[in-house]
Amino acid sequence: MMQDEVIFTSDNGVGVITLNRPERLNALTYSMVQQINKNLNSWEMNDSINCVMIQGAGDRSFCAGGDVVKLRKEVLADGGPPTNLSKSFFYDEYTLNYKISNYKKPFISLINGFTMGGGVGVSMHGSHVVASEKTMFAMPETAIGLFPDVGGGWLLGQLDKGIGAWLSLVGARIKAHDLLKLKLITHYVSSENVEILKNSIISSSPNSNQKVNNIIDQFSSKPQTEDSVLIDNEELIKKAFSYDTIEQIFNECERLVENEFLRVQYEELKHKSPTSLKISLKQIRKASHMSLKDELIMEYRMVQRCVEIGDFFEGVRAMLVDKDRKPNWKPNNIQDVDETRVNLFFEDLGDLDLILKN
Ligand code: QUE
Repeated sequence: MMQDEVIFTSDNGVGVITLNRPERLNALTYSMVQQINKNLNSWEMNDSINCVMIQGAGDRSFCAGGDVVKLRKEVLADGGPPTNLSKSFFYDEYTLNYKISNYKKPFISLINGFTMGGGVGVSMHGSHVVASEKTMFAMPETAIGLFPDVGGGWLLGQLDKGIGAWLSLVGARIKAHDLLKLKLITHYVSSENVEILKNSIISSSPNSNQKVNNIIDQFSSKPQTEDSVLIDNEELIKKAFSYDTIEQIFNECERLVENEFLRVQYEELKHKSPTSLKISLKQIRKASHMSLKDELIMEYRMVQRCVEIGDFFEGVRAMLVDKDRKPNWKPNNIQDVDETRVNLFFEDLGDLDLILKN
């Protein structure tokens, strides 16, 4: 008997979601997205549920993202792209991200491990986001021909322009100290205290954000500064990444290339999908003055184009399936990604647009 990919329990009025594919770093399948949507809807209407918690099984990962390997395999097997699955996977995933952001009860995310891509979308829109020293955050999608989706583009669009572009384009990994500084998390609790925090939430069954804060505050501490990237490099990142075009960012990285940190960032950028770099920068600049709802509708337009005319499946093939790490990006350099091509990713889909209620 196959184990459940996601486990739902309710204990003393606390609904608990456990992402349960530890051997796949708890990557999200379409079935998991559907089940989480269904349970969140029913818990929201159920008066005996006071709050919801989400966690990952195992001690390494909260959630590494969407299971894009499985998605690609199934879409290709079905003669796509596109297919019903390539349309509905992202439709339902972004609907879930939005549901979490305006959930009517406290939504507590325990991101004690890798929290990347799709994992960001099922956690960081919640009312309480608790990280530990094991938390590793990234939006690495430009490496696989995508862009920071799941409302992550909206989160990064609200940050300082330079920091937001750096995280979106490089897919840089940051830890708790920097996440707290950027207000991407609400609390830091060391991993040795996460289990008693969970028990404490379940025994008190808080029904308001303030009550949840009072509990988490009892176990919170200051994150370690050792693995901060921002303490040493924040000004440099802002200098190189605050521009509104990829060409300007590349030029500035080249100009400052004697700096070791920037040299490494620039090397990373040169491996990303050129199309992804350009659409991601346009996305997060637009996102800075959009609502999350409108940004998710924009993301859905973008992701459908990435599947049909972008580098998404080729990126997944090269980085995660064949692992040759030699994607054949089309086009293969930033000069050949013109404004006309970029604009295609932002065109509406007519009847196929994402519709989000309230
Ligand atoms: C960029 C990404 C993802 C990635 C690697 C990237 C991503 C994702 C995974 C992933 C990790 C472990 C798994 C799995 C998928 O890797 O979104 O199935 O077991 O989910 O460079 O965006």
